[in-house]
Order: sequence, then structure tokens, then C-alpha cells
Amino acid sequence: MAGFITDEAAMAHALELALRGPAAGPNPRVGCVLLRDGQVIGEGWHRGAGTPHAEVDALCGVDARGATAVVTLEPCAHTGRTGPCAQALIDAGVAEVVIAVEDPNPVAGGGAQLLRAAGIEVRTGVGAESVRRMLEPWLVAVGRGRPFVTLKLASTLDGRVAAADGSSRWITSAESREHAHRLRAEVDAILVGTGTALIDRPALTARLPDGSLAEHQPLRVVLGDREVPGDWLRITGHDPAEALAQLAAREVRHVLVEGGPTVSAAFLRAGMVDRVLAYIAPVLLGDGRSAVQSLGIGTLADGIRLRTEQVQMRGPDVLLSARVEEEI
Ligand code: AOF
Ligand code: ZN
Repeated sequence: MAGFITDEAAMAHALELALRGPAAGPNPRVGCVLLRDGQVIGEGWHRGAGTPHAEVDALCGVDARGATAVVTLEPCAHTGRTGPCAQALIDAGVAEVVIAVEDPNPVAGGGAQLLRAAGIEVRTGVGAESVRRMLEPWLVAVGRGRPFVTLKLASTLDGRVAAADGSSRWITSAESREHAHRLRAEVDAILVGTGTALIDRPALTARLPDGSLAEHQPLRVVLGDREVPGDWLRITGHDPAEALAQLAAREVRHVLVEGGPTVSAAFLRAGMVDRVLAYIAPVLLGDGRSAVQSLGIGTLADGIRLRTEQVQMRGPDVLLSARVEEEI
């Protein structure tokens, strides 16, 4: 970057740095840029739990006295797997800290206050919207103490996941399936019901377009009482809240629920879906199993209405991303 760099431009760069970190894992992706007189004197990002935080990575080997630290997430105030970043910035003699979003983690938060108490000028909310978009599953999960749930549906235009004779391969296009694989590499866990595990025998691995395995493989979880062969984390019973509590205990932040219709309905009925990703193929069947089993809804006014976030095309299919708003 040449010329004088504004805090806003530095934050956009910090976001790019953050994106170099892993999307999955217990820790958030964080980027940090150190500026002096509008010039970059250091930069860093977090590479995952157990490795240095973004601020410490940026400070490494840099004389940051009087500098401005531009960070996508409020510097932590705690000693966890690593030390407190707010203290590291104070010790380095930084004069100003610019933050996009607050850390909702009750254990780690409070860094801004610590910095201010040390006489450092702190600006918050800079570039917050794009940072929040990147970090949303993590922010929601940590703020609420349970994983963020994305429900994946893949159906015909009339919402079927199998034809009358049970045939179901393949409803969506290769492009849709490739996209779904990429998504798996970004979540911590994938969850299906025993029915899907037994009937479809899905590998539930994250594969690259060439068929090879992605570097990060999510935890494979099966919910239900029947025995299922294979390498799964078994969670017995049918209670989404119980399943999410068990996953939260394993520091799972983002879980992808991949069916089938019974499990999808259970999560929706329990109000435990945050986002729906629907791959919709331009195919009509009229009959056959629908993507979501009964929700016990008798009248239109009671329907679960979602807020559309994004619509994309994947080959011939439409990928609809929609949020389930929390009832407050
Ligand atoms: C920062 N900078 O780069 C990250 C932060 O177990 P630890 O020590 O890695 O701490 C994890 C928590 O610290 C995590 O849940 C989040 O609240 C914060 N992450 N904070 O100042 C960073 N990754
Ligand atoms: Zn930190």
C-alpha cells in the first residue's frame, strides 16, 4: 500500500489478513495492521487456536512506540492459550487502537477498557459491517454459548429430496455439490440423523474439486439412537439442544446440519437454526419426500419466515442463503 493509509483502508487490509486464517476452529479469524504516520510498519493475523494472536504476530520484531494498531477484533484481555493482547499493545507503547468489532467472549473481552485505562486512544466500529459478516457464526456462537447452526437443504423446486420410488441421486448439480463440499471445509462439525447416515451412507468429508480431501475435515456427528457403522461422534436421543450443548463443550462454533428431513424439522422446531442454505434444482417431482418433515404448523401466519441474505447460481441450481431471525 502506497501513500497515506487511512484507518478505514488499514481495516480493510486487516480484514484481508484475517481471511488468511482458518475459517474453522474454536478461535476467530483476526487481522492486525500497525500504522505510523499513515504507513504500515507491521501486520499480522491469527492462524488458529494455540498460535499467537494477530496483535502479537504483528508486533513481532516491530518498534511500535507511538503507532496505531488497527485490529478487526477487540484485543483480548485474558490469558488463555496465549497472553493478553491488550497488555501486549500497552507494553509495546502503542498510542492508538482502532477496532472493528467487540469481542463477545465473556472470558476474553474487556480489552478496550484496559487500553483506555492505560491512556491509549481507542476507536471502535471502524469497518464493523464487513468484519461482522466474516465473523458472524463465531460472534453468534460465542455470544450465545452454543454453536451457530447452518441448515443445508438440497431439493427440487417443489421442495422434494427424493422421488416416489425413493431415488434421490442426484437432485442438485455437480456445481452445487462442489460448493457444499467447500462449505464443509469451513465448519467445525457436520451433523446428520441416523436415518440419513444409514440410508445415504454419506461420506460427509470435505473434498476439493479434484476429489482429494480438503486439509480441514469437520467433526462428523450423527444424532439418534440406532447404531451407525463408521467414524462418527454419536449423540443419542433426538434433542437438538442436547446435541448443541455437547458440541459447544467441544468448542464447536459452527455446525452444518445436513439432514435428513426428520433432523432438519427437529432443529427448526426447536428454534435452533440460524441460517438456511438451500440448493434448489429446477426439477419438479410433485410427489416424494419433502426436505423438511412436519413442523406442526397449521396456518400460514405461523410459518417460519426467513430473511433472504443472498441468492447465487450454482450451475443450473439456485443457492438461497437466508437467516432465521431470533425472536426477542
Ligand atoms: C485477540 N486476537 O488474534 C484472537 C483473539 O485461547 P486463546 O488464548 O487463543 O484465546 C482465544 C480467545 O481470544 C477467543 O475466544 C477470542 O475471544 C479471542 N481471540 N483475540 O485479541 C486474536 N484470535
Ligand atoms: Zn489476544
